Amino acid sequence: MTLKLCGFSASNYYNKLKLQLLEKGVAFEEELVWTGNTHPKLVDRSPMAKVPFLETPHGCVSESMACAEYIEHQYPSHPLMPADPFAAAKVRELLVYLELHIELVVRELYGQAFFGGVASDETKARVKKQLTKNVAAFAKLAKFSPFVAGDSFTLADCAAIFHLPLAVMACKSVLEEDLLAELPVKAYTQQFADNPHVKKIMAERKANSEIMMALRSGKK
Ligand SMILES: N[C@@H](CCC(=O)N[C@@H](CS)C(=O)NCC(=O)O)C(=O)O
Repeated sequence: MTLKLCGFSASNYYNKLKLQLLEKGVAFEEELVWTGNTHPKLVDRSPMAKVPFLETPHGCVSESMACAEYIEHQYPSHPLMPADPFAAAKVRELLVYLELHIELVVRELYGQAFFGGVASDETKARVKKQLTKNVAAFAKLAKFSPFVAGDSFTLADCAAIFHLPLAVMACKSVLEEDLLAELPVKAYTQQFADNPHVKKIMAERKANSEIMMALRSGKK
């Protein structure tokens, strides 16, 4: 069976895995799975009803970090994790900072930034305080020379390309301040503007976002 990436193309975590698969040249299919659907069949495949998840010949794997590691081990050619244990640990460290300490914190603003919700003043203050601290910590680790972990394109880039611009947008829109300003997010992401895989993902993200917004507003 062909590996199946399940989720939707507007999702930053979905796109992290999609870029990994495309960059590695792994054959895969996509299955459109929206969230907000706790149908038992979805929960059987992804117990938190989150996307992305992978359907593999061995069974399903949820959580993008676990999926990414499965892909690296199962398809070792064109590795996106360094072979050296310390260098690999530094890439994993960057991934945790990006996802646990930046993306998950700023995610609290997405409702207002992208879906017409309203973040309370308390939420805004909490996010601002936490994100200021966490971005400063990430800035100490990230190299951006030209890739997040240094001179090689790694899994940390597959995540950063999608998480960082989203975080900037959410901050600017909700807090009216770019809390990631000390990071070269614009210059960093611009270097991938001509990458055919990134271009394909961005085009599919745009199309899928339009469908998602129409579904949310009850138009489709
Ligand atoms: N830790 C998860 C985060 C994935 C995640 O938050 N996905 C979002 C879509 S971008 C989702 O499924 N949200 C629905 C929900 O939280 O119920 C991972 O790395 O896979």
